[in-house]
Amino acid sequence: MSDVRVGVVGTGFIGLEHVARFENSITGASVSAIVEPDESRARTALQISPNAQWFPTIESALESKAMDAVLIATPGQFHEPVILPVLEYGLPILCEKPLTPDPDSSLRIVNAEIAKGRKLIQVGFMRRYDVGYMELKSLIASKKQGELLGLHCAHRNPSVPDSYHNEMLIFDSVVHEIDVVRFLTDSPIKTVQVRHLKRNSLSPERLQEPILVLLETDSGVLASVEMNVSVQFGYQVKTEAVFEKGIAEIGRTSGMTQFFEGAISTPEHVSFKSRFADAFNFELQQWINSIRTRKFDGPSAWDGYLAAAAVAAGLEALKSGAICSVKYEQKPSFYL
Ligand code: ISE
Repeated sequence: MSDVRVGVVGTGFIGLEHVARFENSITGASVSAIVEPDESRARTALQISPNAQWFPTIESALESKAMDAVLIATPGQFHEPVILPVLEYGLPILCEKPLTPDPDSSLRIVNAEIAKGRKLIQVGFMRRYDVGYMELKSLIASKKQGELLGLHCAHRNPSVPDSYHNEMLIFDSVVHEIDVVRFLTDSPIKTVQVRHLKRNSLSPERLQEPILVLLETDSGVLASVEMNVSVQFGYQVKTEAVFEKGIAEIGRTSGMTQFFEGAISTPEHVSFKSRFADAFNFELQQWINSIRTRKFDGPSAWDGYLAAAAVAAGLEALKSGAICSVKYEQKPSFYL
Protein backbone atom coordinates (compact mmCIF):
# COMPACT_ATOMS: atom_id res chain seq x y z
CA MET A 1 0.00 0.00 0.00
CA SER A 2 1.47 3.37 -0.93
CA ASP A 3 2.02 6.16 1.59
CA VAL A 4 -0.83 8.46 2.56
CA ARG A 5 0.12 11.82 1.01
CA VAL A 6 -0.36 14.43 3.71
CA GLY A 7 -0.65 18.17 3.19
CA VAL A 8 0.41 20.24 6.22
CA VAL A 9 -1.37 23.59 6.41
CA GLY A 10 0.50 26.17 8.48
CA THR A 11 4.14 25.59 9.30
CA GLY A 12 4.61 27.75 12.36
CA PHE A 13 5.81 26.15 15.57
CA ILE A 14 3.53 23.11 15.80
CA GLY A 15 3.13 22.61 12.03
CA LEU A 16 6.88 22.39 11.60
CA GLU A 17 7.05 19.88 14.45
CA HIS A 18 4.48 17.72 12.66
CA VAL A 19 6.36 17.94 9.35
CA ALA A 20 9.47 16.62 11.14
CA ARG A 21 7.38 13.96 12.83
CA PHE A 22 6.15 12.62 9.46
CA GLU A 23 9.74 12.57 8.21
CA ASN A 24 11.24 10.85 11.25
CA SER A 25 8.67 8.89 13.22
CA ILE A 26 5.45 8.10 11.35
CA THR A 27 5.11 5.13 9.01
CA GLY A 28 2.75 4.81 6.07
CA ALA A 29 2.63 8.53 5.31
CA SER A 30 4.71 11.24 3.73
CA VAL A 31 4.36 15.00 3.47
CA SER A 32 3.41 15.84 -0.11
CA ALA A 33 2.31 19.46 0.31
CA ILE A 34 3.23 22.42 2.46
CA VAL A 35 0.39 24.93 2.46
CA GLU A 36 1.78 28.15 3.82
CA PRO A 37 1.34 31.73 2.59
CA ASP A 38 4.61 32.84 4.18
CA GLU A 39 7.44 31.90 1.84
CA SER A 40 10.23 31.84 4.39
CA ARG A 41 8.23 29.55 6.70
CA ALA A 42 7.44 27.32 3.74
CA ARG A 43 11.15 27.13 2.84
CA THR A 44 12.03 26.06 6.38
CA ALA A 45 9.45 23.28 6.15
CA LEU A 46 10.70 22.23 2.71
CA GLN A 47 14.18 21.81 4.12
CA ILE A 48 12.75 19.14 6.44
CA SER A 49 10.53 17.61 3.76
CA PRO A 50 12.30 18.29 0.43
CA ASN A 51 9.95 16.08 -1.62
CA ALA A 52 6.88 18.14 -0.74
CA GLN A 53 5.42 20.81 -3.03
CA TRP A 54 4.75 24.32 -1.77
CA PHE A 55 1.28 25.88 -2.16
CA PRO A 56 0.45 29.36 -0.85
CA THR A 57 -3.30 28.58 -0.50
CA ILE A 58 -5.43 25.57 0.39
CA GLU A 59 -7.42 26.01 -2.84
CA SER A 60 -4.30 25.67 -5.02
CA ALA A 61 -3.21 22.59 -3.05
CA LEU A 62 -6.64 20.96 -3.43
CA GLU A 63 -6.76 21.67 -7.17
CA SER A 64 -3.36 20.05 -7.64
CA LYS A 65 -4.68 16.71 -6.23
CA ALA A 66 -1.37 16.34 -4.40
CA MET A 67 -2.93 15.33 -1.06
CA ASP A 68 -4.84 12.32 0.32
CA ALA A 69 -5.25 13.88 3.78
CA VAL A 70 -4.75 17.27 5.41
CA LEU A 71 -3.26 18.24 8.76
CA ILE A 72 -4.25 21.76 9.80
CA ALA A 73 -1.85 23.54 12.15
CA THR A 74 -2.74 27.19 11.68
CA PRO A 75 -4.03 29.20 14.68
CA GLY A 76 -7.63 28.31 15.63
CA GLN A 77 -9.28 31.39 14.08
CA PHE A 78 -8.05 30.27 10.63
CA HIS A 79 -9.34 26.69 10.84
CA GLU A 80 -12.85 27.14 9.40
CA PRO A 81 -11.78 28.64 6.02
CA VAL A 82 -9.41 25.71 5.55
CA ILE A 83 -11.66 22.92 6.83
CA LEU A 84 -14.70 23.78 4.67
CA PRO A 85 -13.00 23.50 1.25
CA VAL A 86 -11.10 20.37 2.34
CA LEU A 87 -14.40 18.78 3.39
CA GLU A 88 -15.79 19.59 -0.05
CA TYR A 89 -13.01 17.45 -1.55
CA GLY A 90 -13.84 14.66 0.92
CA LEU A 91 -10.32 14.40 2.38
CA PRO A 92 -9.63 13.26 5.97
CA ILE A 93 -8.56 16.10 8.25
CA LEU A 94 -6.54 16.24 11.45
CA CYS A 95 -7.19 19.72 12.81
CA GLU A 96 -5.08 21.05 15.68
CA LYS A 97 -7.05 22.19 18.71
CA PRO A 98 -9.23 24.19 19.08
CA LEU A 99 -11.50 23.07 16.23
CA THR A 100 -12.54 26.74 16.13
CA PRO A 101 -12.53 29.37 18.88
CA ASP A 102 -16.34 29.57 19.26
CA PRO A 103 -19.34 27.17 19.24
CA ASP A 104 -21.15 28.75 16.26
CA SER A 105 -18.27 28.21 13.86
CA SER A 106 -17.65 24.72 15.30
CA LEU A 107 -21.31 23.90 14.68
CA ARG A 108 -21.02 25.09 11.06
CA ILE A 109 -18.18 22.59 10.63
CA VAL A 110 -20.17 19.81 12.31
CA ASN A 111 -23.09 20.50 9.93
CA ALA A 112 -20.81 20.56 6.90
CA GLU A 113 -19.38 17.17 7.92
CA ILE A 114 -22.87 15.75 8.43
CA ALA A 115 -23.88 17.08 4.99
CA LYS A 116 -20.87 15.30 3.51
CA GLY A 117 -22.19 12.09 5.09
CA ARG A 118 -18.82 10.76 6.28
CA LYS A 119 -16.67 11.27 9.37
CA LEU A 120 -13.65 13.07 8.03
CA ILE A 121 -12.51 15.34 10.88
CA GLN A 122 -10.34 14.47 13.85
CA VAL A 123 -9.46 17.19 16.37
CA GLY A 124 -5.89 17.34 17.70
CA PHE A 125 -6.60 16.76 21.37
CA MET A 126 -3.30 14.95 21.80
CA ARG A 127 -3.62 14.43 25.54
CA ARG A 128 -6.04 11.57 24.79
CA TYR A 129 -3.01 9.76 23.33
CA ASP A 130 -0.79 10.32 26.39
CA VAL A 131 -0.10 7.10 28.33
CA GLY A 132 -0.85 8.74 31.69
CA TYR A 133 -4.28 10.02 30.63
CA MET A 134 -5.13 6.67 29.01
CA GLU A 135 -4.17 4.80 32.19
CA LEU A 136 -6.17 7.19 34.35
CA LYS A 137 -9.22 6.81 32.11
CA SER A 138 -9.11 3.02 32.49
CA LEU A 139 -8.62 3.30 36.25
CA ILE A 140 -11.67 5.57 36.54
CA ALA A 141 -13.77 3.23 34.38
CA SER A 142 -12.61 0.15 36.37
CA LYS A 143 -13.88 1.63 39.68
CA LYS A 144 -10.97 -0.16 41.37
CA GLN A 145 -10.57 2.74 43.79
CA GLY A 146 -14.31 3.39 43.94
CA GLU A 147 -16.08 6.36 42.35
CA LEU A 148 -14.09 9.32 41.07
CA LEU A 149 -14.89 12.35 43.25
CA GLY A 150 -12.70 15.12 41.89
CA LEU A 151 -9.65 16.07 39.84
CA HIS A 152 -6.86 18.54 40.52
CA CYS A 153 -5.17 19.60 37.32
CA ALA A 154 -2.08 21.75 37.02
CA HIS A 155 -1.28 23.22 33.61
CA ARG A 156 1.90 25.30 33.82
CA ASN A 157 3.84 26.97 31.03
CA PRO A 158 7.19 28.66 31.69
CA SER A 159 6.16 31.64 29.53
CA VAL A 160 4.08 32.39 26.43
CA PRO A 161 4.77 34.18 23.12
CA ASP A 162 3.89 37.86 22.60
CA SER A 163 0.88 36.87 20.47
CA TYR A 164 -0.73 35.12 23.48
CA HIS A 165 -3.53 37.26 24.95
CA ASN A 166 -5.74 36.91 28.02
CA GLU A 167 -8.62 34.98 26.42
CA MET A 168 -6.14 32.40 25.17
CA LEU A 169 -5.80 31.23 28.78
CA ILE A 170 -9.19 29.64 28.16
CA PHE A 171 -9.50 28.87 24.43
CA ASP A 172 -5.90 27.93 23.74
CA SER A 173 -4.72 26.42 27.03
CA VAL A 174 -7.58 25.38 29.36
CA VAL A 175 -9.33 23.90 26.30
CA HIS A 176 -7.05 20.88 26.83
CA GLU A 177 -8.44 20.27 30.33
CA ILE A 178 -11.95 20.98 29.06
CA ASP A 179 -11.57 18.11 26.61
CA VAL A 180 -9.65 15.77 28.82
CA VAL A 181 -11.92 16.13 31.87
CA ARG A 182 -14.83 15.03 29.66
CA PHE A 183 -12.67 12.26 28.18
CA LEU A 184 -11.70 10.97 31.65
CA THR A 185 -15.12 11.22 33.24
CA ASP A 186 -17.17 10.41 30.13
CA SER A 187 -19.49 13.22 31.15
CA PRO A 188 -20.05 16.67 29.62
CA ILE A 189 -18.98 19.82 31.47
CA LYS A 190 -21.98 21.52 33.02
CA THR A 191 -20.56 24.70 34.55
CA VAL A 192 -17.35 26.73 34.48
CA GLN A 193 -16.07 29.22 37.03
CA VAL A 194 -12.85 31.23 36.91
CA ARG A 195 -11.07 32.75 39.91
CA HIS A 196 -7.70 34.50 40.00
CA LEU A 197 -4.74 33.54 42.12
CA LYS A 198 -2.62 36.44 43.34
CA ARG A 199 -1.20 37.96 40.15
CA ASN A 200 2.32 36.95 39.21
CA SER A 201 4.40 40.11 38.81
CA LEU A 202 6.38 38.23 36.15
CA SER A 203 3.28 37.76 33.93
CA PRO A 204 3.19 39.93 30.81
CA GLU A 205 1.17 43.07 31.55
CA ARG A 206 -1.69 42.03 29.21
CA LEU A 207 -2.35 38.82 31.20
CA GLN A 208 -4.29 38.43 34.44
CA GLU A 209 -2.98 35.13 35.70
CA PRO A 210 -2.53 32.56 37.13
CA ILE A 211 -6.17 31.55 37.16
CA LEU A 212 -8.06 28.78 38.89
CA VAL A 213 -10.78 27.24 36.73
CA LEU A 214 -13.48 25.02 38.20
CA LEU A 215 -15.10 22.60 35.78
CA GLU A 216 -18.13 20.69 37.01
CA THR A 217 -19.29 17.68 35.03
CA ASP A 218 -22.86 16.48 34.60
CA SER A 219 -21.89 13.44 36.67
CA GLY A 220 -20.96 15.71 39.62
CA VAL A 221 -17.16 15.53 39.40
CA LEU A 222 -15.45 18.84 40.20
CA ALA A 223 -12.12 19.51 38.48
CA SER A 224 -9.87 22.36 39.58
CA VAL A 225 -7.42 23.61 36.98
CA GLU A 226 -4.52 25.83 37.86
CA MET A 227 -3.68 27.60 34.61
CA ASN A 228 -0.37 29.33 34.91
CA VAL A 229 1.60 30.63 31.93
CA SER A 230 4.47 32.50 33.61
CA VAL A 231 5.71 29.82 35.92
CA GLN A 232 9.32 30.24 34.74
CA PHE A 233 10.82 26.99 36.00
CA GLY A 234 9.52 24.59 33.31
CA TYR A 235 6.51 23.03 31.55
CA GLN A 236 4.31 20.91 33.76
CA VAL A 237 0.98 19.18 33.15
CA LYS A 238 -0.16 17.00 36.03
CA THR A 239 -3.45 15.59 37.25
CA GLU A 240 -4.36 14.14 40.60
CA ALA A 241 -7.56 12.10 40.78
CA VAL A 242 -9.41 11.75 44.08
CA PHE A 243 -11.37 8.51 44.46
CA GLU A 244 -13.45 7.08 47.29
CA LYS A 245 -10.67 4.71 48.32
CA GLY A 246 -7.49 6.30 47.03
CA ILE A 247 -5.64 8.82 44.90
CA ALA A 248 -3.94 8.54 41.49
CA GLU A 249 -1.46 10.94 40.02
CA ILE A 250 -0.25 11.33 36.42
CA GLY A 251 2.26 13.63 34.74
CA ARG A 252 5.11 13.50 37.19
CA THR A 253 8.35 13.75 35.24
CA SER A 254 10.39 10.60 35.14
CA GLY A 255 14.03 10.22 34.17
CA MET A 256 17.28 10.16 36.05
CA THR A 257 17.08 11.40 39.60
CA GLN A 258 20.25 12.86 41.05
CA PHE A 259 21.10 12.88 44.72
CA PHE A 260 23.81 15.48 44.73
CA GLU A 261 25.15 18.41 46.72
CA GLY A 262 22.44 18.16 49.35
CA ALA A 263 19.56 17.95 46.86
CA ILE A 264 17.42 15.38 45.03
CA SER A 265 16.68 16.45 41.45
CA THR A 266 14.92 15.12 38.33
CA PRO A 267 14.86 17.18 35.12
CA GLU A 268 11.54 18.87 34.27
CA HIS A 269 10.18 19.54 30.74
CA VAL A 270 10.47 23.07 29.43
CA SER A 271 7.95 22.80 26.60
CA PHE A 272 4.88 20.82 25.52
CA LYS A 273 7.08 19.64 22.63
CA SER A 274 8.89 17.15 24.86
CA ARG A 275 6.14 16.65 27.47
CA PHE A 276 3.74 15.41 24.79
CA ALA A 277 6.19 14.16 22.14
CA ASP A 278 5.11 10.52 22.53
CA ALA A 279 1.43 11.50 22.59
CA PHE A 280 1.80 13.51 19.36
CA ASN A 281 3.60 10.62 17.67
CA PHE A 282 0.92 8.15 18.73
CA GLU A 283 -1.86 10.56 17.70
CA LEU A 284 -0.46 11.08 14.20
CA GLN A 285 0.31 7.39 13.71
CA GLN A 286 -3.22 6.40 14.80
CA TRP A 287 -4.68 9.03 12.47
CA ILE A 288 -2.72 7.62 9.52
CA ASN A 289 -3.69 4.07 10.50
CA SER A 290 -7.36 5.09 10.68
CA ILE A 291 -7.16 6.57 7.18
CA ARG A 292 -5.63 3.35 5.88
CA THR A 293 -8.09 1.05 7.67
CA ARG A 294 -11.05 3.45 7.41
CA LYS A 295 -11.74 2.88 11.13
CA PHE A 296 -12.25 6.30 12.63
CA ASP A 297 -12.00 6.54 16.43
CA GLY A 298 -10.22 9.80 17.26
CA PRO A 299 -11.72 12.93 18.85
CA SER A 300 -14.44 14.05 16.42
CA ALA A 301 -15.74 17.40 15.18
CA TRP A 302 -18.53 16.91 17.75
CA ASP A 303 -15.88 16.68 20.50
CA GLY A 304 -14.43 19.89 19.08
CA TYR A 305 -17.87 21.54 19.25
CA LEU A 306 -18.45 20.40 22.87
CA ALA A 307 -15.07 21.87 23.84
CA ALA A 308 -15.92 25.15 22.05
CA ALA A 309 -19.24 25.34 23.94
CA ALA A 310 -17.45 24.92 27.29
CA VAL A 311 -14.81 27.44 26.19
CA ALA A 312 -17.61 29.98 25.53
CA ALA A 313 -18.85 29.50 29.11
CA GLY A 314 -15.22 29.77 30.29
CA LEU A 315 -14.73 33.09 28.51
CA GLU A 316 -17.94 34.40 30.05
CA ALA A 317 -16.76 33.19 33.47
CA LEU A 318 -13.37 34.84 32.95
CA LYS A 319 -15.11 38.20 32.48
CA SER A 320 -17.83 37.90 35.10
CA GLY A 321 -16.36 35.70 37.83
CA ALA A 322 -19.77 33.94 37.93
CA ILE A 323 -20.47 30.22 37.69
CA CYS A 324 -21.50 29.93 34.03
CA SER A 325 -23.56 27.11 32.55
CA VAL A 326 -22.49 25.49 29.29
CA LYS A 327 -25.12 25.49 26.54
CA TYR A 328 -25.04 22.54 24.16
CA GLU A 329 -27.01 21.62 21.08
CA GLN A 330 -28.42 18.10 21.03
CA LYS A 331 -26.01 15.47 19.77
CA PRO A 332 -26.76 14.63 16.11
CA SER A 333 -27.34 10.92 15.49
CA PHE A 334 -24.43 11.05 13.03
CA TYR A 335 -22.04 11.13 16.05
CA LEU A 336 -23.77 8.45 18.16
C1 ISE B 1 -0.45 25.66 23.43
O1 ISE B 1 -1.17 26.09 22.29
C2 ISE B 1 -0.70 24.22 23.66
O2 ISE B 1 -1.51 23.58 23.05
C3 ISE B 1 0.00 23.66 24.85
O3 ISE B 1 -0.27 22.28 25.02
C4 ISE B 1 -0.45 24.43 26.08
O4 ISE B 1 0.27 23.96 27.20
C5 ISE B 1 -0.22 25.91 25.92
O5 ISE B 1 -0.72 26.59 27.05
C6 ISE B 1 -0.92 26.42 24.65
O6 ISE B 1 -0.64 27.81 24.49
